Amino acid sequence: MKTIDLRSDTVTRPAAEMRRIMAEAEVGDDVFGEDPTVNRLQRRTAELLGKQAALFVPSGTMANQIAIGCHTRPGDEVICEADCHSFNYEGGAPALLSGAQMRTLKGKRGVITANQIRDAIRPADHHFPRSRLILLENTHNRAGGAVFPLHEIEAIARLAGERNLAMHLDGARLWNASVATGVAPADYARAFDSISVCLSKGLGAPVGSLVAGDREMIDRAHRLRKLFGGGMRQAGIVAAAGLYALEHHIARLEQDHRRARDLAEHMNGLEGVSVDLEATRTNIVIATLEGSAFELAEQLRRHGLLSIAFSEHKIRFVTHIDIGEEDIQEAKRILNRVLNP
Ligand code: TLP
Repeated sequence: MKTIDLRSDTVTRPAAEMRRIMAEAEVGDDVFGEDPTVNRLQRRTAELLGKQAALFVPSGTMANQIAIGCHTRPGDEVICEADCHSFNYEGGAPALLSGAQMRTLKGKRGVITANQIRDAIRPADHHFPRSRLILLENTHNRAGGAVFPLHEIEAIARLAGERNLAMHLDGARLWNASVATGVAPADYARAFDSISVCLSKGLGAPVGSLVAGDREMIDRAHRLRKLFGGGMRQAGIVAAAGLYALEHHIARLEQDHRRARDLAEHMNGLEGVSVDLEATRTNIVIATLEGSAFELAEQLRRHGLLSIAFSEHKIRFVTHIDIGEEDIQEAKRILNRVLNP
């Protein structure tokens, strides 16, 4: 039985051409800044994001944590959405690595507004932590791949400018937001002091993320990468896959989005299942169930369909480069069999 793996867009395997390019990559010691392929990837990413510089790191978690470390001092407060990745899925790293406190605001479809943030910024009084950083996520994972609207980002950036707060974007899936809306990555990035992006999610590369910002910030990021243990040596082998993915795998995300939409609409019509179709514009489908998500995930697994139970009643499916049209049709048949027997 073929397994259809919709657990995450991180499960992809590099195809033959990507592997060939990796095998042939020119490399050097990147801790000395001498890996030409890593340097090319950093320049290309900075260019795509309209920033002065970028730094290649092993994971999205490290990219976010380096950014938090660059913008804050211990005791500072980071304002973020309550369901965001950095707060929920990075092992408490802001507290552990940077001594930063997270101030979470409940958003709608992953979006927090400038008005909400204005109310959360602490007064300049010695009792309070220092509000220092606003962290947004686009697309928003736990909100079902929802896109953060550009006009709201711009309103938040104006507020951050007035109140002297820094802005960081967890753009692990910024490419998806860009393809879904037609807004260029650099247009999203303009409002932020730093952006993290991933190559190993929708873009299908095996490893790697980057954090981008101005030269001075990326210089400090370099130091933190070393301190966090993320200095890699002949990393050009994986950077080559990233360069290939940036060139060839962004436009095709549109197919993942279409397939996720197809699955979402189908699931929404099934007994005991609802999907927020308005949020579902990219490659993530989060269905809310009347029954147990853990039980459903297990039943689907037995039929060869892998998903992730996100909570008692929420289950997640993610489309990606290794999922074709036929896989989606088969996933729909399995869901019918299990949910409407
Ligand atoms: N997300 C993973 C899991 O950790 C949930 C996934 O399967 O979606 N930001 C966002 C928005 C993410 O979704 C992820 C990974 C990360 C950061 C962290 O990236 P890595 O896994 O490279 O550290």
